[in-house]
Amino acid sequence: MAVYQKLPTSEGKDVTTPQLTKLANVLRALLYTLGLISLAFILSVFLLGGLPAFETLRGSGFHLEKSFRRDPSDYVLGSGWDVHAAPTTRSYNWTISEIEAAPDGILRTLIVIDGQFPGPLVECNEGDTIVIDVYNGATNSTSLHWHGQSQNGTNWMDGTTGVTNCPIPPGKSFRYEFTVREQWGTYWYHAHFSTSRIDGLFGPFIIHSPKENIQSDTDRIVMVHDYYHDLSAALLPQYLAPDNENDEPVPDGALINGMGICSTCEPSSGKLATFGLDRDKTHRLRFINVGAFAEFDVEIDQHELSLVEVDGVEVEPYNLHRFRINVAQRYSVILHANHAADSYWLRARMIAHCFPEIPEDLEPEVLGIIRYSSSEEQPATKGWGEAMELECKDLNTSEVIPAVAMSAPEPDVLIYLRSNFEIGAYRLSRGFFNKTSWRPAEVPTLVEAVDGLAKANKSFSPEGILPAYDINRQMVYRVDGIKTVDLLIDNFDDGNHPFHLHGYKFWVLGQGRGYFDKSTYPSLNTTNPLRRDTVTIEAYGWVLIRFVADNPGMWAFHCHIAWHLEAGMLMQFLTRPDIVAGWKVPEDVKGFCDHPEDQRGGGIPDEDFYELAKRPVGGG
Ligand SMILES: *[C@@H]1O[C@H](CO)[C@@H](O)[C@H](O)[C@H]1NC(C)=O
Ligand SMILES: *[C@@H]1O[C@H](CO)[C@@H](O)[C@H](O)[C@H]1NC(C)=O
Ligand SMILES: *[C@@H]1O[C@H](CO)[C@@H](O)[C@H](O)[C@H]1NC(C)=O
Ligand SMILES: *[C@@H]1O[C@H](CO)[C@@H](O)[C@H](O)[C@H]1NC(C)=O
Ligand SMILES: *[C@@H]1O[C@H](CO)[C@@H](O)[C@H](O)[C@H]1NC(C)=O
Ligand SMILES: *[C@@H]1O[C@H](CO)[C@@H](O)[C@H](O)[C@H]1NC(C)=O
Ligand SMILES: *[C@@H]1O[C@H](CO)[C@@H](O)[C@H](O)[C@H]1NC(C)=O
Ligand SMILES: [Cu+2]
Repeated sequence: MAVYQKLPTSEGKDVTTPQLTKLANVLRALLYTLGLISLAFILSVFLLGGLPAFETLRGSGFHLEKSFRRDPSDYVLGSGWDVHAAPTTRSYNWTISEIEAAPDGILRTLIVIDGQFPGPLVECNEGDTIVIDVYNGATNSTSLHWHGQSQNGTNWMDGTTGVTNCPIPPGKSFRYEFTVREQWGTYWYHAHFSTSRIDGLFGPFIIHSPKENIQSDTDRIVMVHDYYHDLSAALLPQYLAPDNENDEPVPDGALINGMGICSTCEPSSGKLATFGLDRDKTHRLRFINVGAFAEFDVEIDQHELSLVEVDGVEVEPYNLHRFRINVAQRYSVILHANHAADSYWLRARMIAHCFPEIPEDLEPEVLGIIRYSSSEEQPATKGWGEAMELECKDLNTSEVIPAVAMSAPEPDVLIYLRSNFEIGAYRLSRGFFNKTSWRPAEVPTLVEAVDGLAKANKSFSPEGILPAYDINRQMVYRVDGIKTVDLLIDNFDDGNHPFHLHGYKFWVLGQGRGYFDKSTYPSLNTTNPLRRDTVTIEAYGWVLIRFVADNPGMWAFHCHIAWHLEAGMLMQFLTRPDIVAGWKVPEDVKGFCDHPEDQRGGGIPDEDFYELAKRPVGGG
């Protein structure tokens, strides 16, 4: 456990390859210099006054290295894309590093891919093979997870620290390689190592397919997310400290595609995300909540939106004025640009009611601008004005119907779990599924399972919760054969949880407040219910999902709130163990596990808080 928490005793001391150390130091020095230059820039901008952004300086002939800001056109999908192209390999080569940048006007450290924020677009056709070389040039370890990819046959490319992978240590590279099969639509990727994804390690992942039947003149990505001015590594110890119950770090604001203006900064180098959508055309907007904690309500002034996709599942067009999107969920909507004015506000409002407290200076709403023309004028439009719901729950999808009908088969097994937060020893509040509060295992549970199954070790053989693992930390539920699994969860916590299952899509058979009425179980409507990969359980609510356990591997099921995951809200399914038993996990995947001393950063072991907990309550 302790390996991820050790700080380097001296810079680069443990990096084994001297060339890499040198390179890392040079890079670090370079980044540092760049950071200083940016700082000098910001100061001069403030002193000169009236020059709102680097971009202005750049535009006036001032030479500046490539901005940290991703060019908005990177998130506009090209109209020339060949969806019928023969399956091919799409290669990417990424370097992860830390930069100092001020997306909303406040300078902070971001962890980014190729120097830019947010991450690059991955775009492919169904059937393509994706190869992504990742060099970790950052201070701490990292691991990338491809949210919603079934990774059928490549479980060890799932990138889930402690479950399928050991993270990539600083100074090391890793090649992710997998083929995209039987799925298309809007996905994303993000770091799956402690909370580091929320420091900038995320981006969109779009899969095209001739089987998709969504028509629009243009197509683009709109990522909404809450945003903190501090590194997550600085916030995490405060959150996990003793005497801290249900006190998640409250975001400082929110961004759209990495853009926004800090509400307390004047003047600010921040910018609002702007979308040029031609008049009289139809536009597909692929919304992704890439945030840490906050659910959003999203609307576009005066425009009715037509919902056409949910988490990579095409749905019959469903019209709405506003939708709510929880962490890790995706919704594609079609907007018809057929109104009178030239520009409109896009409003994404965090449901701050679900925060432990609402700071006075919090601006829960981040704005974007929809423009029909090139006019620079600010929109003068008003929102729909319907009353806001305060509970954190999913968009009511009871009338949202998948376009490719798939009825849910009869279940073979019903697994019941309680999700909860409990205060345990040393007054530490932690997240639980039943009696298990997850901590990332030093050797991934997959690697142990492959080994144990191959040796026919009995502690890996019974169906159900495997005795092979320490139940306090790892709940691994083994499902034999190809079973249809029902998972019913009761939430005994006063917070909501967007639960995500790796490797699968599931049917959402029901969700609500209070308890599931078991008398309705035999008469559930199993005719083409909504399928998705992330579902919200309300505070003191329940959810019932169903999936066909036919994808071999070790699959995490967890709350996607970054803080709750670190507090332990994760359990795992081992499915198709008959196939897993014959696997050999590739050496480059296992290699990082052999050198725990190379790992840096990450979660904090409970023991680190024991001293703190011994002090009297309220004694600081
Ligand atoms: C990726 O980029 C690095 C640095 O530019 C380069 O050294 C490396 O050869 C590239 N790898 C591939 C597979 O192209
Ligand atoms: C969801 O919408 C349906 C149909 O409009 C309605 O009958 C149902 O009560 C709604 N559910 C909730 C929880 O609001
Ligand atoms: C979780 O705990 C509940 C209540 O104690 C129990 O009924 C259920 O079977 C447990 N789930 C599993 C998977 O063991
Ligand atoms: C079987 O696996 C368990 C859990 O990993 C381990 O403690 C035990 O030593 C193993 N038994 C054998 C015979 O290898
Ligand atoms: C079951 O759900 C389907 C798909 O949403 C719907 O068409 C059908 O009317 C529902 N049946 C009942 C009995 O509610
Ligand atoms: C995984 O692949 C197997 C074999 O092709 C197939 O039967 C199964 O449906 C797939 N499962 C998923 C979740 O993609
Ligand atoms: C790296 O990890 C250490 C230890 O958890 C932490 O103090 C530091 O802030 C982390 N750095 C970044 C950039 O997250
Ligand atoms: Cu949660």
